[in-house]
Amino acid sequence: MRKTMTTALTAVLLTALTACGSGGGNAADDGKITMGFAQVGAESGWRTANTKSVQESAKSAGIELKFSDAQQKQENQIKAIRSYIQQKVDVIAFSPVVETGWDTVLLEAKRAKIPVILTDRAIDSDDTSLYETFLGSDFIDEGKKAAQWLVENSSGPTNVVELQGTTGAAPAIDRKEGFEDVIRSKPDIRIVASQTGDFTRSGGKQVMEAFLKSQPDIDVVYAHNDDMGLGAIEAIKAAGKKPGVDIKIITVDAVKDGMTALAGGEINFIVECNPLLGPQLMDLAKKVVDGEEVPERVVTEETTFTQDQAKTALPDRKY
Ligand code: GZL
Repeated sequence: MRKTMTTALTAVLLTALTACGSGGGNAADDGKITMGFAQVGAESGWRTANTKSVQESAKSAGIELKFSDAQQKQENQIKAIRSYIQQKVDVIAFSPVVETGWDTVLLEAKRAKIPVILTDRAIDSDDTSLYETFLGSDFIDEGKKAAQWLVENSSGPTNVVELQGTTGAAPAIDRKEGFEDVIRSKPDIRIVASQTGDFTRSGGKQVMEAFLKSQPDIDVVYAHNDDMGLGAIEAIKAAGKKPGVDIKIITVDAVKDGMTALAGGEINFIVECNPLLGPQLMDLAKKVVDGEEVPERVVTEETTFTQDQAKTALPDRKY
């Protein structure tokens, strides 16, 4: 009798452990890893490509994906993370829309023993135990590359207007910082106006219309992403000026629409920001759920494009 009881108890315990998975979450019934992904929104071509990469990579990695679109609102991302905790997923991944305000909800995930992966954007927190790793670009370096091109391709007094990304977002803060670090070496280059266009085409157009009214002499637009740069092109044309010629344009991302405008001479230089983070994210998720060591920081590979380079690269671009 005692032997049978022990065997039954062991079986129950083993089942319970398997069901919980190693991350303290609840793997899907068939033992697959379940990932809760809280996306920023669908604000730009970059975001669309990033979402596609995450969804397709989850499928090929055999990871069950729970996906939410926060429409660029932090409270929606926090709600989504809380729901993933309640659903006991095995791992949570998200791109924080802004850098601050995450400690409380990430502490809840930590207490629930659900590992968190930051992808695309970083958070500004002293407690680095709140996440396992940050996979994404070096945005300061992107800003530096943008400014380096301008330093090498401008002469004499050069007035720059800046279309900033979402206020408080890591790419907006860092792309500004990197750009300013480099132009400091060339006092002739001045940022005469700077305002957020929230990473959207409409935002870039509206802010550029205002700049064209308030700034008598604009030589260059530095847009933190292609979409705002494309919006600025519409405003520049409506003002009867030639984008890429009368007013030079530098952007970041290198999505298809941006690269097409670059190849067509309406943008002058693009710094690439790679959105295809899905495969690396799924690889990191599997390692994290299995309790394997992962690097604290994984920086994505990316390059820059001139107008001629865009013409060559366009046919093979995946996004
Ligand atoms: C950068 C990403 C930014 C893109 C924008 O990694 O967070 O957000 O540059 C997107 O296009 O909206």
